[in-house]
Amino acid sequence: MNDKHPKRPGTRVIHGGQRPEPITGAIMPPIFTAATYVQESPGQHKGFEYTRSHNPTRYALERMVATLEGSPVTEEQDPSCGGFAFASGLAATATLLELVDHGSRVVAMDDLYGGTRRLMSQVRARTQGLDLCYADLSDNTVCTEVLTSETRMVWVETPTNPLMKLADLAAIASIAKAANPDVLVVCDNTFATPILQRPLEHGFDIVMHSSTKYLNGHSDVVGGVVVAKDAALTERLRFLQNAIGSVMGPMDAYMTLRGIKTLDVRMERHNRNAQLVAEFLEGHPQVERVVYPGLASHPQHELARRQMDGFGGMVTFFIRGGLDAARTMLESLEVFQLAESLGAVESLVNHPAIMTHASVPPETRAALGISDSLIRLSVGIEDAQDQIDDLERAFTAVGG
Ligand code: P1T
Repeated sequence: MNDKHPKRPGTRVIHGGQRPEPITGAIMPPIFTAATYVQESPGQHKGFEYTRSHNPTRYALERMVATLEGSPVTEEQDPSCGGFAFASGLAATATLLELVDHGSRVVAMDDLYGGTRRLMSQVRARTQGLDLCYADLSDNTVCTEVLTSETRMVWVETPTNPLMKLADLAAIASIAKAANPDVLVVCDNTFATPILQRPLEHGFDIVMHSSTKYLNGHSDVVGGVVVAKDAALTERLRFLQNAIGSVMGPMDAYMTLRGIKTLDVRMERHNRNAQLVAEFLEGHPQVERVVYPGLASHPQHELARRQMDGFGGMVTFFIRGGLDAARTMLESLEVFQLAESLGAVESLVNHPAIMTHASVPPETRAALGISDSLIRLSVGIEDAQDQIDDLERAFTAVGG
């Protein structure tokens, strides 16, 4: 497609960064499985040397996500337009942490995917000497206190996993940059997707995704994608992606690109179903509290309306009756499958304290409010009434 004229997200998810394959005109890129490329003379080649460094199928996905996140980097500046795909979300995160030097101060949102926190606290604090500060970055007063001139990287999720707190992206970028213009401000945009929120528009430097989730959307690929805001950062990331080597394979890149084509229509349905499910839960006597940015009761509902183009498919709630009630609920659901992960067409349910956030120290979980009664729903794109009936049947099984 001619990318010269700006297109809306619903069109970009189909055509962003794509063009017919030059030899045959194939509308989807071939899956280039070759590990290496033949050279005419040493150093004389067609721009491809070795698949860790360059792969046309991976480039097609990387350009797509870069376009969706609104990176201004052109193909003349970089073949993947500032997008970089990795073997998993955590491989992407591990590579991004290499942007800062040994001993750097990294300020992160206190509520994060458990694996991200494990990588920072249990690996990089030891091997990279990271000086980590976890803080409630959903509170702008806290941001002003902790984002000092010493900070080298800021890491936020918004909405957060699993407490659904929001970070005010524009405020955080401006507070952090005022304190240190060289700070790198990173947003893990996995929960929102570029359909609902584009952090680069708010002054962020880097966007990161676990593409395992909404981008791919079909529970059949693990991956991560990063997008840089400019050519200078792109150059640093291109070096690190190749130097570290935790790249996404061509088959996974193809599958993820295929999944992205329906991202806009899937998000529409995720938004609608999750809103209905959240409203059902909020009115239920066996539910203590529901946290969903689309509910007026969410403490940052106004920010969600301002910052997001829809409230997403993730709903967190606290069931009355503690762990026993939660366990019975999770064992009784049929449409919501009990499994880690999120963001797929299937509805999934997860118990963070025992499953995805088990590696977070119990005292930290308690301080954050990740209790045994917290249940996280990834509301899929099935019929919303079947999702609600499923929840109602499970509440009946719990009793009370
Ligand atoms: O699983 P992986 O592709 O490595 O991505 C890690 C990751 C990063 N960021 C966020 C916000 C995530 O939710 C995840 C993975 N999360 C789950 C598996 C989960 O069930 O929460």
